[in-house]
Amino acid sequence: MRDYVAELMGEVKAKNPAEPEFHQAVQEVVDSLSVVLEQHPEYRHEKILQRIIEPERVIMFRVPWRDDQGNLHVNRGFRIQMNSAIGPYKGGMRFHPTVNLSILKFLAFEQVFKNALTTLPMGGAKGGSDFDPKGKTDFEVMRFCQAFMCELFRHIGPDTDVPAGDIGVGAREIGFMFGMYKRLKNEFTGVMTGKGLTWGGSVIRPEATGYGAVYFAEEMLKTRKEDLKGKIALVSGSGNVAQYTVEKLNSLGAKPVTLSDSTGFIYDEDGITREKLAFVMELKNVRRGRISEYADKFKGTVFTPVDPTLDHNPLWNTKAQCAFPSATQNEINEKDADNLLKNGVYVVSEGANMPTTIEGVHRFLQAGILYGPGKAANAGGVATSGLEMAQNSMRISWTREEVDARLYKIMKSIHAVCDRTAEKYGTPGNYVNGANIASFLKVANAMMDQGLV
Ligand code: NDP
Ligand code: 2IT
Repeated sequence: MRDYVAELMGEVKAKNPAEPEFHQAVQEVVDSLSVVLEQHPEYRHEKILQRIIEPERVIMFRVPWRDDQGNLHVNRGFRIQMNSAIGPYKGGMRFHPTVNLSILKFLAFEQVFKNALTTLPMGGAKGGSDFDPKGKTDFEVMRFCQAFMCELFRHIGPDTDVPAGDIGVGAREIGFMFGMYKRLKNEFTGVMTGKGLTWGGSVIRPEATGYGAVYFAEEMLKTRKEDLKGKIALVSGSGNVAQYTVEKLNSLGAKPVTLSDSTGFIYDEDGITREKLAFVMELKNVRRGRISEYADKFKGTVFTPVDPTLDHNPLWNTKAQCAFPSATQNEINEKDADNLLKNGVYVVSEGANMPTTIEGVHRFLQAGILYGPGKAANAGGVATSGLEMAQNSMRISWTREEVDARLYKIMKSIHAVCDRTAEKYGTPGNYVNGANIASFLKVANAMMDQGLV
C-alpha cells in the first residue's frame, strides 16, 4: 500500500504543481488510509481517492473595486467546490493577502472530511480572496464585498453552496455579502451562515468554533479521567476562534495565558480573565488594533514581537499543559512541537486549520499526547453553521441553550467516532487516523452509492 500511496502523491504533486499546502493536506489524509485501502480494494478499483482529490469545480474570478481615494484595485476571487457527496457545498471564505489556490484547495479538502464528521449533511468548499481588509475603511470593505458577490452569487445558493466566515471574514463582511446576494437574487434565503441574529443568524455561531475546540479538549481529557480545571492553556491568534476559546477555557476553570496576532504575542501569567477578554474583543472587533496594546493596558504582562530570524515561535516555548493553536496554518513546526512537549503540554486541540506541520504532528503522535487535529477539534464552527441552515429551512430559531446543547453533543460524538475508529484500525488514541478514516469512509461510501461522480 506504501507504493500505491507514494504513486498517488506523485500524481498529486505533478498535477498540482506549486500547491504545497494542498499537497500537505492530502498527504496527511492518505497517510492514515493505508489500512483502509488494504481492507477495501473496491476504493482503489473505483479510484475514490483520485476523485476526492480533484475538486468538483474551481471558480476563479476578477474582483475590481475602488478605494475611498478613487484608486482602482483588482483582486482575485475564488470558490473551490470540492465535494458534494453528502450535502450541498459548505465552508468559509478567507480574505487575507496570502490567499491563493493552494491555500484554498487545502482548506476545501480539509472541509470535506471535517463536515463529514459533524453528523450533518454538508459537502465541502472554501473560498475567498487575496484582498487585505487590514487598514481599509468600512466603506472600502463594503465595496469590495459587493464587487466580490457580484460574481459569486451565480455560483452559490441555499441548496447549492453555503459560504460562511474564516480569517478576515466576520459579521461585517457576511452582512455586506448577504445584502448584495439578496439584492441580486431578490430572494431571502439561508445562502450564508454567520448571519446577524435579526436576519437569519443562529445564536452560538460566533462562539461555536472556540467553544467546540475546548469541548473537544475536555472529551480527550475525560479518556484519562481528567478535566481542564486549573490547567494552564496557550492560545494563539486573537480573532474569532481564539476569543471564544479563551471565554470557554475561563468558564471551565482553566487559565489561558497567551494570545497573538501577526505582530507578536502577549503572555499574561495571571490569566486572561473575562474582563481582560472584553478588552481584547473591543480592541480586535471594534477598533481593529494590535495585540501589543494588551501589554500596555495590563501591567505585568509581556508582549514579544515576531522575530522572523527565529526558527521557532517563542509562544510555544512557555510552561503549560494545553495548547489551542487558533491563528493559521503551519504555525507549529517540529521545533515548536518539541518545545511544547518539553514545557509539559500534553493536550493540543486545534482551533485553526492545519496549524501543525506534518513533522510536528509526528512529534505529537510519537509522544502519545492528547492531540486533536483541526478537522475534528474545530468542526464545531461548521457544525453550528449546519444548525443555522436547519433553523433557516424550518424558519424558526432555537435558544442559546438548545444550540449549545446540540454543539456539545456533536463535539462529543466527533470525539467518540474518532476514538472508536482509531481503536478499530489498530492505532488507539491516534485522533488523526480516527478522524481521517471515519470521514473518508462516509464520503467514499456516499460516492460509491452515487455511481461514477
Ligand atoms: P480571524 O480573522 O478572526 O483571526 C485570525 C487571527 O489569526 C488574527 O489574530 C490574525 O492576526 C492571526 N493570523 C491570521 N493569519 C496569520 C498569519 N499568516 N500569521 C500570523 N497570524 C495570523 O480568523 P478566525 O479566528 O476565524 O480563524 C482562525 C483560524 O481558525 C484559521 O485557521 C481558520 O481557518 C480557523 N477556523 C475558523 C473557523 C471559524 O468559524 N471562523 C472555523 C474553523 C476553523 P492578524 O489580525 O494580525 O492578521
Ligand atoms: O474552517 C471552517 O470550518 C470554517 N471557517 C467555518 C465554515 C462554515 O461554513 O461555517
